[in-house]
Amino acid sequence: MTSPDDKQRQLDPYRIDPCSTEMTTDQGNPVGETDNSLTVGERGPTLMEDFHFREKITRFDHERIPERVVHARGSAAYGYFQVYESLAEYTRAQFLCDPSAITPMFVRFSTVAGSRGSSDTVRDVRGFATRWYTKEGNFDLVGNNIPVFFIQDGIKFPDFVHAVKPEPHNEIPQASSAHDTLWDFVQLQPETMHMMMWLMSDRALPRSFRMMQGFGVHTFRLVNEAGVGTFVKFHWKPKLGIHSLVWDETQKVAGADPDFNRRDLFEAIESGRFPEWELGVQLVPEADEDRFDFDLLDATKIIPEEEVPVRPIGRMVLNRNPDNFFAEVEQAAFHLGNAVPGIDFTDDPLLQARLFSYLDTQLLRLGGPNFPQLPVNQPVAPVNNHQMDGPHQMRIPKTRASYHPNSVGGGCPALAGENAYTHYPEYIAGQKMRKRSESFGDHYSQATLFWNSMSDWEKEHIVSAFRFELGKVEHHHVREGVVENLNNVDHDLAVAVAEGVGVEPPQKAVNDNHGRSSPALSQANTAHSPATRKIAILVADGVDGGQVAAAVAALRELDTLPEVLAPRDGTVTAADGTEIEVTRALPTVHSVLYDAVLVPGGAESVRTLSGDGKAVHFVTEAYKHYKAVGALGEGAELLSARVPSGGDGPGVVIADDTDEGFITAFAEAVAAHRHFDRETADVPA
Ligand code: HDE
Repeated sequence: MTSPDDKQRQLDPYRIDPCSTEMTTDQGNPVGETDNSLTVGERGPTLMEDFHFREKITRFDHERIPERVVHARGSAAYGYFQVYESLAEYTRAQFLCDPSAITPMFVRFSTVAGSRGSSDTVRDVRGFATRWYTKEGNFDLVGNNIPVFFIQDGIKFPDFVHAVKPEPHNEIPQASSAHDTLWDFVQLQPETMHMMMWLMSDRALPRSFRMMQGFGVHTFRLVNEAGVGTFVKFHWKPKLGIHSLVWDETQKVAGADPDFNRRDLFEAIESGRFPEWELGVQLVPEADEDRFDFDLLDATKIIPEEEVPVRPIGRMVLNRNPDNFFAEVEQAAFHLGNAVPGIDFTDDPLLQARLFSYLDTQLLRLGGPNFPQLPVNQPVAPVNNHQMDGPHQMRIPKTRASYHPNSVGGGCPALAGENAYTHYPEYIAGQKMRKRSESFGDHYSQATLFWNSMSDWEKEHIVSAFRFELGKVEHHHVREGVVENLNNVDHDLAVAVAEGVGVEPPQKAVNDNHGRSSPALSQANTAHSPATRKIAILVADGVDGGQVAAAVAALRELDTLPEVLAPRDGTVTAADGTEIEVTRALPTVHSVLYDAVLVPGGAESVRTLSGDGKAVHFVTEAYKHYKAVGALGEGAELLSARVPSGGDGPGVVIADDTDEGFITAFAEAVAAHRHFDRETADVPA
């Protein structure tokens, strides 16, 4: 049985302890001087024979590999998966049939459009690529945080990616869909509309990788021991719920901490707060293939959870950060074709194209066919075949017979017997043609379903997002085209967007809103927890030390992450004379990097903070971004000076002291994530 330890042990020989030997060249020759080139005299020319210099510079010149053409920016972690109960009824995949098996995993989260150095918090789909190192070889489920895709046939992928990436003439804009070419593609390709609704929603602005859903997107097939197939959609559900930043915040975080999501994942794991997801499946018997009003092979469609419930089948925990970003994260090579017996594909034309693309792209990116030997890519299962040679072959095959069948090599390796991967014997017959199936023809119903399922605040955010993005589009006819498409999704939506972008509001469409909704799609219906939320406690000299100590202790007890922020680093002296350690100085941080803010009492402290522009802005902005705001004693004065009605209202918790009632109410306000029912229009930014 494989276990996370097996993967750990496999990586061990590759981990280099820099203290284990003295410095050497790549050839192991001792190096005693690495700061000065070999020259003729102290001021003379450098000599060609300086092999250490040449090796050092050459290695440096070759440090980069091509970044991923999409999903270039990402970060990753190791972990494990355990199935709750055997799924043998549906699949023979061993890791899904043995509840005692703990299978090691590697997961990479990413944005799609931006370059490797782009910011984390841009509006974009997030990649959610998962790998199980199973006893039967690697299984990669390379998904996204959005359950549908922009296009139906993979042959359109280069067109779509060219449209969304920076425009070719000036390579602008970086990591943004708000430009002409993307929206031109969208208006001409209405199959994008469902996905565009998701992309304009808050799903595209995750607060944390730990607070994102993941989806396999395509319909896959499970196959059991008897060879019976069942269609399946995979879902990852985060334990902490699905939560997002607000748009204004994402733009500011992009400056204040472009590594926001990466840092969040790394720090959570470093501090032992291991992120968790539950894996769920929607199962559809083959006989029901035609039961839906959409095609199961169309990746622009979901199966609404109300029609086929998501059955929770297991749990994934991420509990270890990589040791080296390049070696492990940059060189990770995911591929849907890494499949184990019992999990098979369908004829979804997007999925079929992907089965070609991933191996192909790895060959370029990782410089040849031996990339599966890189530590992060190595299966835990043994590898044995007649694949030979190629750049950087690390294995030393000990055989004269590198072919099959052979007698010279004793016939080895023997073919796998009943454990072998067997492709599902789907019966296919037909004419060759280039033609989209009519069953893929409805591009709007599910976009409407998504829109109808949104809460009021989600709808407002979607309208604002369309207005922002189209507002950046220079070609007026492109704006008009998109509004026309939106009119087929929902008339009111189209009118609201049109009004914001200077387009004539359209006439009501013939097939306007069908009125159906799917509550499972709304983030308003997700799980909530105060755990791992970052809370800023603003202090200055003269603060009520008792309140600070009590608040920090109680908030830590709830597994939130309180930080004491003051106008300067070091310590502040509380009113009672105690010294309070400052976690960070206010000038080095920003309210957008926190989930909530608390202002304790202490007249002198509150007076200082009220006169400190940074502190005042901090509180006002947190309020403006709908975050939980707490105040104790005199702390309320800082609030009342800046926000309407003295700061009273949703998500604002004011008390005289840090009693239990206050902590409970404040923790609830933090857990709620955002208080969109708060009035913010007249709050100064
Ligand atoms: Fe990908 N995609 N993709 N994609 N994709 C890549 O592979 C491609 C699609 C996804 O963290 C590339 O190794 C085609 C859907 C993720 O390393 C490339 C099509 C979904 C990642 C590629 C799609 C994804 C990739 C670029 C249309 C969600 C990052 C580098 C047929 C279900 C994996 C690489 C990681 C990466 C091709 C569509 C998810 C070029 C041709 C749909 C999460 O091979």
